[in-house]
Amino acid sequence: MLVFSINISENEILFLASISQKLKMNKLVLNYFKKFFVLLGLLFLILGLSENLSAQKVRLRAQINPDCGSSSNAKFSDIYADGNIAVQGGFDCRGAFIYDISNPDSPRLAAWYNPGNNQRFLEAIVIGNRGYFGSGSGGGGVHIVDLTNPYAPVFLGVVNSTKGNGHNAIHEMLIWGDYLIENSNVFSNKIIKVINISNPANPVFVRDINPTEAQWVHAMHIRGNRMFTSGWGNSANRGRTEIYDISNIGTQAPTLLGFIEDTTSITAGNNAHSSWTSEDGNYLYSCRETNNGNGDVRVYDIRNPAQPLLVNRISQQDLGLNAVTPHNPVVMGNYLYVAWYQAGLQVFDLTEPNAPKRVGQYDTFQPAFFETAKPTQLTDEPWDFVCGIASLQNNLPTTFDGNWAVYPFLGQDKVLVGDLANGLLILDVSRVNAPLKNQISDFDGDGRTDFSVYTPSTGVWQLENSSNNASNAFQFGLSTDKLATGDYDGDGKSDYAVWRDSEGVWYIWGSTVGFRAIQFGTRGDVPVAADYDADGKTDIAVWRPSSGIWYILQSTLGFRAFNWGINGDTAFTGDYEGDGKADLVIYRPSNGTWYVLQSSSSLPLYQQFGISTDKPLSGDFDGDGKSDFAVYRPAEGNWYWLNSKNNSLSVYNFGLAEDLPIPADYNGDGRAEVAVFRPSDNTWYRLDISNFAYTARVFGQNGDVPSPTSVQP
Ligand SMILES: [Ca+2]
Ligand SMILES: [Ca+2]
Ligand SMILES: [Ca+2]
Ligand SMILES: [Ca+2]
Repeated sequence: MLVFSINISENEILFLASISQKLKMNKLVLNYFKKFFVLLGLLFLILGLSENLSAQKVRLRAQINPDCGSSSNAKFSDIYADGNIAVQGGFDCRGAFIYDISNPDSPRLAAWYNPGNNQRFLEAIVIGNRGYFGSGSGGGGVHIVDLTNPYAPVFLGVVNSTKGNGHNAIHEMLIWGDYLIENSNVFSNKIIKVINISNPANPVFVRDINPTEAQWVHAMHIRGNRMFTSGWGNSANRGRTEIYDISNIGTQAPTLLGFIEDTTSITAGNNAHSSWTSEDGNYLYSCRETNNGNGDVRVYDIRNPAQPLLVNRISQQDLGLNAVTPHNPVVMGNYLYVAWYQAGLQVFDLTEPNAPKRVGQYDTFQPAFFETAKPTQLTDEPWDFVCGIASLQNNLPTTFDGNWAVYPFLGQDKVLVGDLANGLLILDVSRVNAPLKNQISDFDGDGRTDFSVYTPSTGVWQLENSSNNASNAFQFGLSTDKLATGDYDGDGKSDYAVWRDSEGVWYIWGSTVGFRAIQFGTRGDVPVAADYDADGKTDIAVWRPSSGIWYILQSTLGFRAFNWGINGDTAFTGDYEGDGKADLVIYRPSNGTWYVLQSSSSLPLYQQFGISTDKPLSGDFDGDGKSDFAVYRPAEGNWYWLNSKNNSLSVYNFGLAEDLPIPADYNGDGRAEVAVFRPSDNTWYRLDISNFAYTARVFGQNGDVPSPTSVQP
């Protein structure tokens, strides 16, 4: 059990005293600070007045997952797009998929190009009205198809061993001007072929490129006149990523300018999978694909291609990911996008190009953890204790599942990602460096939580917009309803919502879409509405204490159920890895332990923090975009939380036993404030921890319930 010791230094007291003088506090405030001095067990006091928010927010716009009759975990492969057409290769699905994405919020399957002969078109490219589908197996070579009408593709020609002297089985390919540049899907064939396809019906062989790599080239990337070939290596030879000048590829052989070979940590192999340059061509981001947990993204300074320098290495351990390996890197603008298998899309800011900083992620792989066993008897393993899955604290995956490809070139608001099992997803990454939306009772959408109360006896909500102090009253609900505010219609403004336990019905008044009533759940369920699929819309969800099962109606990704927690636990939500998706949070009063099933591929968290009489809290107190473990201890009026940023403990004495803790971001600084609602005097007491500003405000009448409470367990 964590022990909160009293440990406040004289300097800290003096500091607090000087702050309090500056604030010219009234008697009430001074009383608070007096309690502060007497009771405060202050181990660490976090002061961060102007820190940068590293809020991670990638928003799901849509998903389309065509049914091809396969139940494989590897149905789809590469993606590409131009204008309103996206194409996706088929793995076990066979063929290739052509999507109409003219409405990125509602993509449509325009056609499944599947000409038979078991063609597994791993590669799919669309440029203008022309599609190129490269067969990895089935011997079909590259099909060139007219997509003027994407709903009715027209075959124009093929490149294979008899037409253009191409490979029959393709692993990767590029279209560069008039040229098709392709490698082989035969791992012992390292030859790269260049074929002129300006007339699709009559492809003309140009040349073979025979790299110095010993085994096989996995993928090619071109920037300007330079081509980068990712060499796989073998048990006797390191892989080589070669840099070629291909300026005159139509008339002369490419010039080898240099190559990358890891001479330090790798003695053989290397599995260089694919690479992409920064837009200025000065850095190369190279993914190594392995299934032993050692795959990584390596950053090379290639300003002198004859002497590339390894300047950084990003492993999934660095990022806290639980995936087999990174897969494909792509640079667009100032961002590096990496399709990272079970960890989904990882987005990095390249402001410092030699030190990519992760700013967002979207896991396409669902579920992150499979239920492999039914609950059994309680054991000393906390994982078993929660849901009986002995292997939940699992090893790194060793299979290739999840996010395979990313295509960011339609713009940050339309980043396409391809998942092996889940088809095409369209993501909005444009707000990846912007502050997170305030999800707690922000009815006017200005980022600040508003004063808002509900009067159960009349069903009337009263609120005051933080943006202009305008008051609103709205009748919506019955006396027995539980408040369930959230942004269900995704317009950035909180909506009036209640959960009616007696009927199992959600009543929602969306600020944009108006009234909805949805039956979901049953008597005795606990409402746990939150945004589980990160599409910006709060999802209806309940936790059933009798079975420990979460039932979630995701607004874009649909229904999901998961067993997490047991009867007697407290269920609520938070976002502990900061991916914008709600995590399943269980607090067990009997042992003061938190069990968090994170939404992405990160391992589940468990943390002992609190005692049986504590109220667990959901909030981001240090403003890093991640929830912190936090409790309110009513008997002492103490707040305790662990800052996720640096794992330090913060302790504040603020409140009385009767108070309802309502931490939320009232001042818009990106951090939750310490705040309570006192039922006996209808007063909102608040301490802004960034500057110790204190406020007290009467808002509400006797018997009212503050609406921010609805997000607290
Ligand atoms: Ca507001
Ligand atoms: Ca809304
Ligand atoms: Ca949602
Ligand atoms: Ca999350």
